[in-house]
Amino acid sequence: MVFSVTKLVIAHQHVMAVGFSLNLEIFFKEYQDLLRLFEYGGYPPSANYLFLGDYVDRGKQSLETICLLLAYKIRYPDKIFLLRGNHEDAKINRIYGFYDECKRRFNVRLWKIFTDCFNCLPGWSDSDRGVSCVFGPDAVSEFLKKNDLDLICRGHQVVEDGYEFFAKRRLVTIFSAPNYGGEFDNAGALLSVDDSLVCSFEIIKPVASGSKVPLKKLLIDAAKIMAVFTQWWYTSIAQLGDDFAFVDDNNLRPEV
Ligand SMILES: [Mn+2]
Repeated sequence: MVFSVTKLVIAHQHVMAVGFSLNLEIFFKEYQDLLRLFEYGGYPPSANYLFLGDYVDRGKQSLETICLLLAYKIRYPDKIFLLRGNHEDAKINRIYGFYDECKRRFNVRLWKIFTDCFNCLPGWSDSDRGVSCVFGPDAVSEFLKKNDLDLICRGHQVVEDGYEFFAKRRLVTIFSAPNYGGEFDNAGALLSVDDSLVCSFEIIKPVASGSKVPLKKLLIDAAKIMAVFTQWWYTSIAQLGDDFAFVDDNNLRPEV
C-alpha cells in the first residue's frame, strides 16, 4: 500500500493545483480524531480533502491514521491530497513516536518503507536559514501578491479555536486536533471551501478528558481497513508498471 501511494503521489503531483472543496490540517492525538473529522466533513469520496501534513507521531495509533489516509489516497486519488508535514520526516518521527510505534507493533523495516513514501510527498524543502523563521503581515502580503493568491492556509501550530486569522485575514492557521496532546483545551477546526471559493469553518469542540466520543462509523480496526482495500492495492500495483518493487510480505509481519 505504501509503495502504491508513493507512485500515485508522484504521478498526481500536477493535480495539486486543481480546485478542491474541503481543506483541513490534522495532528491527531488519537486515531479517533481523524474519524471525528470524517464524521463532520463526510467520508471520502463524499467530499474532497486536502490534508496539510503531520499524520504521525505523538498519537498511539499513527499507523492506523496514516494507513487509512493512504488507503483513501489509493482508492480515491483525485479526491484526497496529502501534503507533507514536518513530522513526515525521518529525522523528526524517529524521535517523536512513529519509529517506536513501527518497531513495537511491526518492525523497523516498515518505518523505513514509510520514510521512502514520505520523501515523495509534496511539501517543503530544507531551509538554509535553520529550523524555522518568523514572518510578519508584510511577508504575507508580498507572497500573496507575487503568487496571485487570496489566502494562505497553513497548519503546524495549536490555536485555541481551531482556526486563527493573521495579517487582516489574509492568512489562516487551521489546527484540527482538539485537546491537542491531552495538554491543551483547544478546539479543532475544518476549513470548508465551496465551489464559489466561499470559506467557512466547522469547529470540533474539545471534550472532557476521559470521555468517549460516539462515532457512527467505527473504522478503528486497521486490519479491517487493510482487508477492504487489499484487492484495490493489488489491482493498483499491477497498473503501476515495471519499476515497481514489491516488498516481501514476511518482512512486514509483527515481530514477537
Ligand atoms: Mn507540523
